[in-house]
Amino acid sequence: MVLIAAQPYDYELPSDLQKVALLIIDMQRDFLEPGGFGEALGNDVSHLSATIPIIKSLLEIFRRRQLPVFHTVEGHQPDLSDCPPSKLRRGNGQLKIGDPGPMGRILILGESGNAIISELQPIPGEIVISKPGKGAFYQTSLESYLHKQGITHLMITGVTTEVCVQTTMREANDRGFECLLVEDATASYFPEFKESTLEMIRAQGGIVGWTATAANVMQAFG
Ligand code: C5J
Repeated sequence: MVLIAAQPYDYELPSDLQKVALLIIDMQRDFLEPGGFGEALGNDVSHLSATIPIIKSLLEIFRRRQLPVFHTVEGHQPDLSDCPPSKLRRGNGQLKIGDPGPMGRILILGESGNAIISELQPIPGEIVISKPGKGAFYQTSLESYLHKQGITHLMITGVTTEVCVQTTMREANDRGFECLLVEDATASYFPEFKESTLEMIRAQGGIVGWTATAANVMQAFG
């Protein structure tokens, strides 16, 4: 039995590691680089950059061991038909979803600002899920891909911890997946929100899942 030293208690990996997927949430220019959606909302995007080398290390392990990798991208169709007016109104920033920005239209699929950052570009065989919401299960085919591949366990990484990451983790937990959030492979524009999210996950005996450091996860995968 392989265990990851985690909180609130050890996390057990299945004997068949093909059942474990690395889920990389929204590591997009729109959230991590100046000129995108994150900055348009008034955030300091530099808070997120420390996750990049850590996620890259995890990604390299999953690639080397030929284990499943999923990336998500938050974005909308150019005609905004998949963006509810309520979402469009949110934020009250100088730039709104669909407005032209320095990296193309804000949060629009296919625009250069909407791309996954260069360091974590997907390779053939890795599935990229475009999602119109914060949760990666809402109006996407993620769940059917996971079931089709027999995946039961998720190593969750990405940004931002309390928005898309936490929403996705809760959605996955409700669907029966064994979720572990990799503590230093996720970040928020508000470091205190990240810490609160980790505490919420660990509370009540791990009611939503587990958290563990990337070093502990990497040690278990060898
Ligand atoms: C946000 C995300 N923060 N990926 N999206 O709007 O967390």
